[in-house]
Amino acid sequence: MCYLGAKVKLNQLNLFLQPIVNIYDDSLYSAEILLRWEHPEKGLLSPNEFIDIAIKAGYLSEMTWWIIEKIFKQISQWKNNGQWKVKYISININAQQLIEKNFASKFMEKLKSYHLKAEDIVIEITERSLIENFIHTQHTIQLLQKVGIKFAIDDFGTGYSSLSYLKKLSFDILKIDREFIKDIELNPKDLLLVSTILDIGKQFNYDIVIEGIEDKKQKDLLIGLDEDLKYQGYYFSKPMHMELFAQKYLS
Ligand code: G
Ligand code: MN
Repeated sequence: MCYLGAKVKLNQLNLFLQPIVNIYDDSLYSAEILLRWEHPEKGLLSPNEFIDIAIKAGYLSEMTWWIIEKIFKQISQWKNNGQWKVKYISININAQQLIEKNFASKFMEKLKSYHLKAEDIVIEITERSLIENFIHTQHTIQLLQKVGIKFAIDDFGTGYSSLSYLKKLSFDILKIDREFIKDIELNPKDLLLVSTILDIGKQFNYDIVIEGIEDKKQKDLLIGLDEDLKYQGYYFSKPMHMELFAQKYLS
């Protein structure tokens, strides 16, 4: 068993899936795999509550490969059972992980070993971690793009230089941070801001996923902007155990 720092135990980590759906009819489009630490006393912890400790303790790589292995294996099982009904599964990868030597070739080998296709997977990188590691990650990103892996900019809009990075990156998907969505009913300026981000995103040919829709009003306001949007949020579903996800959506 592996210990992350003094406390995080690998066998207490678990993977959840959250559906990403088409906004016009709530049909399933894809899903994001999310890491959770099921802490015996503190309950369910999200990566933002322990990832920094894990990185400092030198466990980022081990954790990332553990996630990759588990989800690839799961996808290959779903494929074998004829249960593969999503367009892709997206995985959060910290930009620091992309700097690991031979990350791209190891990633491609893993895909191959489970007979997965590049388009089965999307790699999400947060805008912040991307900006902080921009130069050192470009080569790896390009290697992966060359074989058809798609990339998403996660938490878009929360970094310092969002717009200039849209120009520099040739990513495929833009995930608009929920910060812009949470007060959208109360503040017309937020709606205007989202509408403007959507226009820019579309000009750059991004598919757009809205994060953090929690109620119908928010959803209706966003449909009014664009019926082709995809969204992810508690209004449709919280992240759930992989088995439950499969039962509900893949059977
Ligand atoms: O962008 P990031 O990968 O951090 O987004 C996923 C996180 O957002 C997950 O931890 C998920 O639980 C959380 N999340 C997803 N939908 C919602 C929502 O509607 N409201 C809130 N508050 N959090 C959400
Ligand atoms: Mn994400």
